[in-house]
Amino acid sequence: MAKNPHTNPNSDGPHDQDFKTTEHSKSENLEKYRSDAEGHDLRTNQGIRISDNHNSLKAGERGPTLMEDFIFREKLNHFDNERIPERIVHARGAAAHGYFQPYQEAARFSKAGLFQDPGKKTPVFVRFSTVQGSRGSNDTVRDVRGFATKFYTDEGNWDLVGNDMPVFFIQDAIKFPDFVHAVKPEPHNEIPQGQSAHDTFWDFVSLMPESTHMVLWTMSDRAFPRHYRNMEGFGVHTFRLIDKQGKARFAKFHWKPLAGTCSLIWDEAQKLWGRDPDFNRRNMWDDIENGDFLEYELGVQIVEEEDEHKFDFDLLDPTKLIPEEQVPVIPIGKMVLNRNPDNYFAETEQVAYNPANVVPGIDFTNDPLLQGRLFSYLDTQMLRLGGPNFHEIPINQPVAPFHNNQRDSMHRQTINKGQASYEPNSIDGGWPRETPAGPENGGYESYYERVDANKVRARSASFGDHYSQATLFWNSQTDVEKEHIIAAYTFELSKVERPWIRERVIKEILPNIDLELARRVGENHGIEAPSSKTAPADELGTSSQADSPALSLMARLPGNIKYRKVAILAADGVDGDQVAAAKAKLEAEGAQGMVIAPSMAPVKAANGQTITPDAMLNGMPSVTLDSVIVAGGAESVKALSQSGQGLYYVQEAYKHLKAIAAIGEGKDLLSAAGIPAQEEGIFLGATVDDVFTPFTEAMGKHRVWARDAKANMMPA
Ligand code: HDD
Repeated sequence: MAKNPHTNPNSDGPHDQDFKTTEHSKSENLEKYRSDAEGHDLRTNQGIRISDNHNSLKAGERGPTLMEDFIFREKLNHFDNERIPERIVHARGAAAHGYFQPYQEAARFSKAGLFQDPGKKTPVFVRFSTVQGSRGSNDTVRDVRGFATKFYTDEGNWDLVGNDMPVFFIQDAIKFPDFVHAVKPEPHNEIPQGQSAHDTFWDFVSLMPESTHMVLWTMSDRAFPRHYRNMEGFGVHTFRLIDKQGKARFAKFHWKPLAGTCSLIWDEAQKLWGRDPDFNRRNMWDDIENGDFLEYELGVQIVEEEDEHKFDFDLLDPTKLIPEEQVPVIPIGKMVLNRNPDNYFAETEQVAYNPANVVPGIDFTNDPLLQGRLFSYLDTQMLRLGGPNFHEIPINQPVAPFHNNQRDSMHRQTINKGQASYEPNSIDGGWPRETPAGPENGGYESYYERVDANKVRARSASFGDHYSQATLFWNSQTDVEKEHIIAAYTFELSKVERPWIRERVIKEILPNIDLELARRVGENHGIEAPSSKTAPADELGTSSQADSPALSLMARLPGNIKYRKVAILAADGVDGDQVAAAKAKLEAEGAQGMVIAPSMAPVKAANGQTITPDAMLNGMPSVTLDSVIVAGGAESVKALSQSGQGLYYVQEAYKHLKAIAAIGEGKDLLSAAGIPAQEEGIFLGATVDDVFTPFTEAMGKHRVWARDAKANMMPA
């Protein structure tokens, strides 16, 4: 086809040249849509002032409501249509605004504008999610977490739509509907919610060995992060980065949380379903409100094109990761999440991510899972957000200006001026015009990849290894993590009703990861696992590495107590000085000390002061905090020891491997609760000073791992 004679030689339009985003561009862009009712009259959507919002218009006070009551009809009409379809996966989520700032290193690999200037902050909107459950399901279920980032760059939106696990369940997107049907609540009774512990999931994954690696990740404690700030993120697929010289390199994206990684304990996660179903979203919301922002480093693993085939797996296979020991993660920037949305629906619910949203300098590969995703997201958004104009919804609009000849359809907001809505045209001066490709011009240029192949419906033999990286992951776990994984398979399979599915997992899948894993889970189910691997050699594959320390959650523990929440148990008669000292010392370290009392009534301290509790024992139970300090004061400790809730508080904290400090008489509560005094992770002292340093060191390791086996004895 002939080239458009009106192609813009230098830029994407005369008005677009000087456009530059700042950290605040997206917020400024949203400002014109924000609505604050303070000081305003109540009106209909047509602007009519409403005089009575309590009574519908009737024929007589006790008579029928009249059709002509336009105020009533408008209100009900709007209400009746408030809901939109929830996302088919990742329905439950929480999001925050922030910014991304590149490091010097970033510009080496990609010409993308957001990576060029270390002084530049690009606005982002990040949505975290679970996958299986509906919008109203619990936060702390055993599941993958979505980690989707929209970068509002000078050159348009880039969406990095990743998860908190670096691999996926399937290799080809054509299996995605099968996988999702299998994991979702079962179709006949819509049970279970937010769970993979059911027949259809285990039936499918045990018939699809390629899912083994990812299933193993979901059976690890990664499946219920302590906080979104303690979660890694991964772009999963191998992407391409294109530098200013036009050179392409393969790249895997990583988000590394600066606060370290840590998770909940399974029993704790389950209890949180009832105690605080909003646990993760509440923590993120509260922290941002308190100025304790979430921070992550963006990293890339770079593979030169000539090294594509140097690995013992295929870079295009999304069930494989590149061990960090083979290709280090190079940090290329930092992201800070520092602002909560104003409105959940308008922003978090209506945001539409799409891995196909890329900017010049970022490109795709032939990963068949990625290729399918490039179709699916736009498609689902048509239904969920009601048609092709969802890009005009404020949260989805790029901050960069955009003009094209797309027109009309439902709810079109843009008022396109001019007569020509086609290109080329000579009526409107040829605008909007194409921009030539290349870094100096800015037009998007797809990577110049040669493809010369037969059309086949097939899978590459290089995708045949289904187990070696599962074994690598297993080998990389600490003993405690391995125990948790064994317990997870045991629990999940206990919920599977059909015996042949349980058998298939134990006899045909687990031995190929590790014989001991299979034996232990088998033992718990009364099923004898095979004594040798059962899969064919090509499925077992080979890994050039026996283990990868980076795959253990313990590799990046927080190391300090910043952002941690600590219960300070207190009742009437408590030693008020100890409470004050504990609070102050925790705060100085960036943690939060919360005074937890039997009720919300002010606590009368022994020193005559009154202390306002932050919460009461069953309002903020131990599962919602990271550790416990029992303050001294004979009366207070006696009251707590005589209360089931007081005893349960410390027992549960003990069971969930939390550091526990008891000051003065506080130790009596521990002995009343059956908690050993002389044990790692239990700190007794006459003053807060006596215990504070070892107590916080233990908290920095997140949990008292040495207690793991013993904690099961605690009946809490
Ligand atoms: Fe997906 C949503 C991540 C494979 C189809 N996906 C969705 C979200 C995340 C991911 C984080 C939620 C975004 C948000 O917060 O709104 N998905 C992934 C990752 C995958 C993956 C990391 C594998 C590497 N997804 C995948 C495949 C398909 C989809 C193979 C289909 C071929 N995903 C969708 C979807 C969703 C979605 C149905 C539901 C809601 C939406 O897109 O907007 O299109």
